Amino acid sequence: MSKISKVRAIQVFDSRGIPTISCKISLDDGTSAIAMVPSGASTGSKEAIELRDGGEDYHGKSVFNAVSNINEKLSPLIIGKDPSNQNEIDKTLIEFDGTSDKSVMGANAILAISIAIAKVASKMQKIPLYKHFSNIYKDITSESIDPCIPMPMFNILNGGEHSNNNIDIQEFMILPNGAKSFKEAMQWSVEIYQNLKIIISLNGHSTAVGDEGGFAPSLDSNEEAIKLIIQAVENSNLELKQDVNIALDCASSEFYDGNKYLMKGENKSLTSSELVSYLEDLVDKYPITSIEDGMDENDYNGWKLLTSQLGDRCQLVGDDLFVTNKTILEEGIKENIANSILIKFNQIGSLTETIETIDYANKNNFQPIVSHRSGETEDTTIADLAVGLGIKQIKTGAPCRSDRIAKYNRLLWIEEESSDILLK
Ligand code: 2PG
Ligand code: MG
Repeated sequence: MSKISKVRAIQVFDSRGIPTISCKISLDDGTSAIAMVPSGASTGSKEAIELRDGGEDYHGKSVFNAVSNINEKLSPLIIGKDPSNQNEIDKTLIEFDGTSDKSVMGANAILAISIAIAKVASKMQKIPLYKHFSNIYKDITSESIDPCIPMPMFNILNGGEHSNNNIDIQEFMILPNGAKSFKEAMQWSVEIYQNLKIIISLNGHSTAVGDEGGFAPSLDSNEEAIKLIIQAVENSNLELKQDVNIALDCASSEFYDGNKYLMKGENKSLTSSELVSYLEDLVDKYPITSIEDGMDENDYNGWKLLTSQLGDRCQLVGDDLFVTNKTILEEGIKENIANSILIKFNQIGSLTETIETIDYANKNNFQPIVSHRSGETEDTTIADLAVGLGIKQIKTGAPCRSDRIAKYNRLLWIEEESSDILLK
């Protein structure tokens, strides 16, 4: 078995032009792989710590300290190790950091190594990355998993923290649920996306895009955004409900002041129960099958109400609520809130912990959804992660901009090359 011979990190840049980490791991057999970490804008308060330098350069966002943590402190811990032992390597890095939020070494530093290890191990074994992820899942959980192609959730209209328009809901997504293959899901979605562009333009709005490649026009209300999308689906000769459904990410922690939900775009100030009624009304009127972060991450009473009112007919996804953290998910399940969890590996900071959270979700009938961050790179690891771990849904932005499209293109290749791995 080959051994790790070199670990080297540098500062690179994400899709927003903000510094991030790239880490290259080389083996003594000449194999090497590079990984890059993503970064969020609407972050949950309990996420693992992304180490940034502060100060004036790069608006305080440089990551040189985290980079030197990799090159000087973490690298010596793993030189000489077998890269196929993901669990042992991750645990070594986590123990060395010694904190529950990875604030000493930085979750961005630990995750950069963790992903690069998985990539180089798959290359060493000459197997696709998704297959290696299935193997790691078995090592960590002792359970076998059937790979699948996840159903994509395309964020085609951006609001909230991902644009400077007046829309309070952060993401308006389409789910091509009726598609028979990933290829067909892509065709439907790019056609809807292009039709939406025409409609937005005909209505006299800007067709500039937000951070995740969706259009970001200023509109009168969240409902107007939904109506434009519905028109785009109809203009694409597709049937709502049967072929295409709608999903929202409210990211409501961003407009909660600790007491009320302030929807500035609509001049509304809502209590938790009023926001639940507002969302219920949208679900009654439109084919909305999934709502993420409908309530603030600390508004457990609001979450309980939302779950009791909508939980039996809508997927309720916890993102800022659970931050890919198994302990927080355990609490949520006890409290009976939500029924699905968003999975972002940089919220927790290592692949092993990400897989442990997914395993826990699976065992408790919580749907895991693999997700990008709003600040992304050309790294496509999440596509393989979703396939290898048999995860049925992925959200990775609009069918536009290479930082988003790179993941969808990777899924097209996996479908092309593996006739036994099917769209869920
Ligand atoms: C979200 C994500 C990704 P961010 O809220 O789900 O879409 O956004 O990375 O800014 O947290
Ligand atoms: Mg979210």
